[in-house]
Amino acid sequence: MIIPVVQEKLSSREQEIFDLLLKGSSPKEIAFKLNIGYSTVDYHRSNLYSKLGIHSIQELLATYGKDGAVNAAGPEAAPVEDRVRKHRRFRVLLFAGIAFLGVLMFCAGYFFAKPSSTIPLMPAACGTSADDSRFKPRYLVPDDYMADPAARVFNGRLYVYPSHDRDTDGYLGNKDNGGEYDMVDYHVFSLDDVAHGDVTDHGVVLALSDIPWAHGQLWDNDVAHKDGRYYMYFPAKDPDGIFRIGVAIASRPEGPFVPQAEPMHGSYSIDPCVLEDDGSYYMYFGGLWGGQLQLYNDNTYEYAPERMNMPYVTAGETIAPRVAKLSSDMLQFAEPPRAVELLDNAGRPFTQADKETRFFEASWMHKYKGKYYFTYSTGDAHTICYAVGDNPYGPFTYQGVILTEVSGWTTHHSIVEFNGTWYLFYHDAGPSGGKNHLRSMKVTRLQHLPDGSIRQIDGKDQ
Ligand code: FUB
Repeated sequence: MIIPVVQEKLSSREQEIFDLLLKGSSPKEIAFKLNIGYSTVDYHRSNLYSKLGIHSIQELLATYGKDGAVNAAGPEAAPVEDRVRKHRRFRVLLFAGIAFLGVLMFCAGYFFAKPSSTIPLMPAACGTSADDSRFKPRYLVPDDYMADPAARVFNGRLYVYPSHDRDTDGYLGNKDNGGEYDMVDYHVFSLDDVAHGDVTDHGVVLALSDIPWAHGQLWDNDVAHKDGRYYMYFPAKDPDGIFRIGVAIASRPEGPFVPQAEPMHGSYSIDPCVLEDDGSYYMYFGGLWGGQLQLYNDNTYEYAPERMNMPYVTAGETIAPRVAKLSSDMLQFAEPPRAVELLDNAGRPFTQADKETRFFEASWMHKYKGKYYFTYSTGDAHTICYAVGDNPYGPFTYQGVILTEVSGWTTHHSIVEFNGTWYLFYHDAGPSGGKNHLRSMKVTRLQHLPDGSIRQIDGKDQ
């Protein structure tokens, strides 16, 4: 069993490796048991060492012992009874602390409560874990399939801009390379109490039939606000079956959105996400495999049939997400898109073979305490990861997994702060019984820990 202080620091993969190291497995045995590469084990092992301030396997065993108890006395292994006693004392203190905090929060809630329909889930200033149990992940639209939720706060209300899944034969009958994600319109939803409040469906705000240049597959979108106008950025396939990114404009966050006649010049691939930073707007985008990012070299389209296969995106050179500043009218790129550099914590760029950590799709960017948190899906490794940098262009250094595998192949998210609490919006295929292209959007609370890391969320938590 792992003690909480270790659990908080490590990703789920690092915890698995931590457990196996304590049980005496060698890195090679671990690679075999977890069915991952030796270099991946090595990578996670050095990450977990640095997170725990450990320098060798001997130090790990001496500090944590075989049962995961901390040996507070240092590298000399304490007798087992001692460690168990210390572990027990630690737990008693921890539970007493949590109980005390709980009572404090209950009293604060009692004295400062507003009428029940507007009570926030947690008082804004509370950033501890004591209240987690009161907020299980919540499905937001139980009677329809919505995916890829982009959550934004406009005028003090929370708006969600998802893709709208539907059950069809796939785009032009094609169920390979993402053809089954054959969407034809977008809805907007809004709410003001994330945990319990009503979710308002503002209906269809943009339809494929209204977009002059688009022929199919309205995938993940995002919305940005500037000078009283709302700009929706969305990918769709053009008449040649190539993904482009389009813009549609509204005067209110709930739409309707009126599309531009042409896609953005020089745009390509999928999953646009826009960060506003100091009055400038940056678009992050790109997605592999069906998302076509692997067909571009320095912003130039280089089609080859073999590049459409999954093995191509799971081996070889890095295929990086892209970032570009937007023009002041918000309608075009103000500069050629550049590659977003994602580094492991030894400063090495990921390659496509780093399946568990490399970028696949679903870029999102949020800022926290002056740092830039780039989050993304690892695609076939099915997790949402995060990497942190000092400016909007990066580089961003890998930190760990935010969301473990959900039900369904794709995983996609957004992160937003609303009324002082951070939330993770995401989707899974639970309600459709695991149909990959029929996904349901949900929300749960996200926690930044004092050291700047993000507490990991269990994707299977219902
Ligand atoms: O919804 C279609 C695609 O599935 C998105 O663009 C990807 O991010 C994945 O969620």
